[in-house]
Amino acid sequence: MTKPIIWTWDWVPEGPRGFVRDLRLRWACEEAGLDYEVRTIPIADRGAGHLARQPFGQVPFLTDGEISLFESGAGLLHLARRSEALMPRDPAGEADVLQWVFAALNSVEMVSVPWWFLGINGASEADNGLTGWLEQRLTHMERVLSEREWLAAGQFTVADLIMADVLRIKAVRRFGDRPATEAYVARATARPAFARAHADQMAHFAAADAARR
Ligand SMILES: N[C@@H](CCC(=O)N[C@@H](CS)C(=O)NCC(=O)O)C(=O)O
Repeated sequence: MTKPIIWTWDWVPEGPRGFVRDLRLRWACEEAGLDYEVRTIPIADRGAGHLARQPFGQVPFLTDGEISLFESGAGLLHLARRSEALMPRDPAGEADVLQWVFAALNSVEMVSVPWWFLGINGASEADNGLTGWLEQRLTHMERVLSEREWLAAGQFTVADLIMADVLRIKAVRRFGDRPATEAYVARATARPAFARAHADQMAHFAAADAARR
């Protein structure tokens, strides 16, 4: 079996550490007990080789033998085929996981990232034209999460991994009272596989600081 290689930046400033999306792929490998490697590309020099593998000049991307794929969600689904710890094999369970992975990306993150971006560029919650839309999405998630422990197929899956990664950004959950969502994020991020992935990413960028000195 080939060993997945997760590609991320060689260095990032303090702010995004712990949130760079290579963490999603690290977390999945840790959950599945997959042997994997992390390699880097220079953040300051996004050359043609990088664009050939990630057309938007971003990270992460994943290589696995002959396969190279970008988009963290695609990488997660690729890894999920390797382990039932990430996605069950039965068609109904798999379909359930697929729909919730897309919901995390295309119904929640699709609103939360632009909302957050307007916020860091100076819009207050009241001024941010996306606040109502985000609140609506979070309210629906709160209802869903108050009825179940994990989103799909009656077990923790990559759908939870990505939904929890989207929701764990504190600013996104800052307004409103959503106890089920809070408990869900706490439950997902208390998993030892998340802790290892997070610690490894932090150590990776700390080592890059040391190398730059
Ligand atoms: N939709 C992409 C988003 C990737 C993304 O936003 N990557 C960030 C790091 S987490 C990045 O490379 N930012 C630098 C940039 O956009 O120039 C995915 O999920 O893989």
